[in-house]
Amino acid sequence: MKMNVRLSILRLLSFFIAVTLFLAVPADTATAAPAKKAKALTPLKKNGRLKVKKSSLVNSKGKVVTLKGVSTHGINWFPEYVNPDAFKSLRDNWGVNCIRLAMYTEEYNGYCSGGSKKELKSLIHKGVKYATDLGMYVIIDWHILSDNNPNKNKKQAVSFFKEMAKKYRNHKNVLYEICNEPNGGTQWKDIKAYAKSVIKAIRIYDKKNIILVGTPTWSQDVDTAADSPIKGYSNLMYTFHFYAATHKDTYRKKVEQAVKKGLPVFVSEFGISESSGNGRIDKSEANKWIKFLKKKKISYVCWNLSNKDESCSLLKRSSKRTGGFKASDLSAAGKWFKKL
Ligand code: IDC
Repeated sequence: MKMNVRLSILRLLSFFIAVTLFLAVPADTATAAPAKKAKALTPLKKNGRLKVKKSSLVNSKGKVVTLKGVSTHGINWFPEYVNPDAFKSLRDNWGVNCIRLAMYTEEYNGYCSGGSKKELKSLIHKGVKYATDLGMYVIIDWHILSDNNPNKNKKQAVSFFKEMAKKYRNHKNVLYEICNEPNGGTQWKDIKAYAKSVIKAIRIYDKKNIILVGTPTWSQDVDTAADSPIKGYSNLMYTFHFYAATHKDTYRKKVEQAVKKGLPVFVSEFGISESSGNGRIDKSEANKWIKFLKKKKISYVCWNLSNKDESCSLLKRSSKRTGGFKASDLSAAGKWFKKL
């Protein structure tokens, strides 16, 4: 008899403990579990093929979208960051939906200065594949810089982009950036002439994907481009680049003017350092830029994913990881950008 009473008390106790434990689990944890299992839609699944409507970037349903991107450093310098782990951690932990594959044309074994065309293209193809598998957008960037005028290597650009367009015409996530930063006094009319040849070549195969066109003075004179945009083709956007510790309000005004005139603007490269890529970083100016870009719904891509000893790098010099980045891997610029 005594034994039975004890047993019932024990049962009652364990029942109460079970109920208390059940109630102690917060409701959102309980409901979050199955939601986590259902795979979240990738950026590409969510938005499909992007297009340009008036001055905006829109998704396949015509809704305005903005991309938050990260640019590689030159793939000829830092090929190790072109890997699926790197892209996945940017997508899942940084909210990045776009990768820019920067392929220098003249610097350091560039595509037109002695670099292996085969190896560079193979890196581009790997990069596009990893981004595609992860449902991310990917920009193929013909990274002119010390070559100043894109017309210098126009023939090679035409044949390169023809090849890319043929291969990627059915990819909904590929964007072509045909000249990173014209400079050295290159005029808008020269860039336009170049762009027309390259766009024509791309459109032989790929009728739809977005083409990003650089603008004069290191892709800053979008206001000049807005006075005379390229006619006869759709899904074109014009690039604007800035480095927050150097470029401030005057440059925002240029973008403002261009947008007012109806130019589709895309920030395919920016840093929060000085324009040298090094020196001090200016977070407060950078925050002004991001606020401005968000308001205008302009996409932005940050330079760059590497551990080079420069303040624009998103990783610290001491970081050895090429994916699965931890807080301890991030530079000050990296920490700032991840949180956006
Ligand atoms: C810089 C890199 C640097 C490299 C140099 C080559 O950060 O490591 O040695 O190019 O000349 C740009 C260019 C971009 C520059 C960057 C910083 O598009 O290639 O990268 N920048 O100078 N435009 C404005 C700044």
